[in-house]
Amino acid sequence: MRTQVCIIGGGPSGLLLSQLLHLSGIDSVVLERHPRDRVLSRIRAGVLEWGTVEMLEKAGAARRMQAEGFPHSGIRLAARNRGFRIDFNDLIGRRIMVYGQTEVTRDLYAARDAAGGRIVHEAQGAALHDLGDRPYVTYVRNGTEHRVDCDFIAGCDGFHGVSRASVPKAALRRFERVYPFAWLGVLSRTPPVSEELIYANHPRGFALCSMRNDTLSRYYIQVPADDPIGKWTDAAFWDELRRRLPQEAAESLVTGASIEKSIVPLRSFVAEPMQHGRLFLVGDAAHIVPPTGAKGLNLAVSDVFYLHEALAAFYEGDRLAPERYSDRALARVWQATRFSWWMTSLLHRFPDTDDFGQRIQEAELAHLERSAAARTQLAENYTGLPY
Ligand code: FAS
Ligand code: PHB
Repeated sequence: MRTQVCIIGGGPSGLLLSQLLHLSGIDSVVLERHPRDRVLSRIRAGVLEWGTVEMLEKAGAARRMQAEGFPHSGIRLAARNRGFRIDFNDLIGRRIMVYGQTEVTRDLYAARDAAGGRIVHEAQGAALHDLGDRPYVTYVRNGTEHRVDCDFIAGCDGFHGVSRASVPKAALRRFERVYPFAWLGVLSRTPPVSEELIYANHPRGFALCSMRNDTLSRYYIQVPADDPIGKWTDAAFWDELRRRLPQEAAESLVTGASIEKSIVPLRSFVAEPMQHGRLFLVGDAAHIVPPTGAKGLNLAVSDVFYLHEALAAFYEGDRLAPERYSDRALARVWQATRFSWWMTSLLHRFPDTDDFGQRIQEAELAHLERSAAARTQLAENYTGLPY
């Protein structure tokens, strides 16, 4: 098989890149190791920056999001069981969209199918070869080996994918911070406790109230990094969540059976540079942020923005454009990495967060409540810095 861009990974970044390349007249093929229903069974992100909304509109994959998504003008922060609001629209005239990543991925698959996009599911053992001028990818499907010759390879295969692992170790610098806690997440068919997200700091640990729609709620609590999920019955989860929320939310919380329950470890990770020869690393293949700032999916989208621009420019004659991808993408990656680290540090109980540390966090939250300048800084980052 021959194509211009071989994309490893059929998650949101791979699919969005394939669709934008198609709209620019550039051919691609997506190699996804899992069946489509497995990809679409994942519960991941829930908050889209407005830049992501605009990218999905540009890709022609925004109709259902416009109809079923929830534009939000702000979020709530809380300390010591008392909340306050940060109004993005009032502060900077921007909003966010609450619409699950699972649905974004479903919409992107539909857009690729409608455009006759080539997506190979159950492509096992993808291997990247000759990352110089004549790259190609091999994979096995139903026991038969296949080869894809291409001009470029986009590694959109997530943190545990093959792409970053294909770059010689000496060619990459890795920056990492592993957090000493995890998030226990629950999805429940219950009405959200609040119209907007609530991020709560508490001496017992962080809690987050989110949602997918007005009958599907998503909640998280901070737990020890090695907590066994079997320890957490639904009742134990709801009790602990209530202890950490603002009073009015704890009193009005509607609980129910969990339809999904999972523990996600938290880390910050960035690989530099985000390219090697004709291989480009995109999204979680290049970086991971703790979900506290709702940046993971949105960063993958801005990487796609920069790579699409670079490849479109290349095929229009600017042969050096692809060289600029990594520096452009990393500038925004580090801003989102800093903000996600800052939100995580502000809201979580670290092992060494003693009484002094707790008061410092509460003082910073009190400053956010009082200072429009501090709230503006958070609003600019949370709604997404410009590309
Ligand atoms: P993805 O991991 O989504 O997609 C990579 C794709 O590549 C997958 O479909 C995988 O099957 C495929 N693949 C991997 N190896 C391959 C190979 N060798 N060959 C072929 N295909 C291969 N972000 C937020 O903003 N908010 C959240 O609440 C949030 N929660 C998360 C919870 C979990 C459990 C995880 C893991 C991540 C979460 N994230 C969250 C981050 C997440 O949303 C990512 O940022 C987002 O999925 C990034 O998209 P991609 O870069 O496309 O990677
Ligand atoms: C979610 O709805 O899953 C969600 C929302 C905001 C976050 C993290 C996760 O910061």
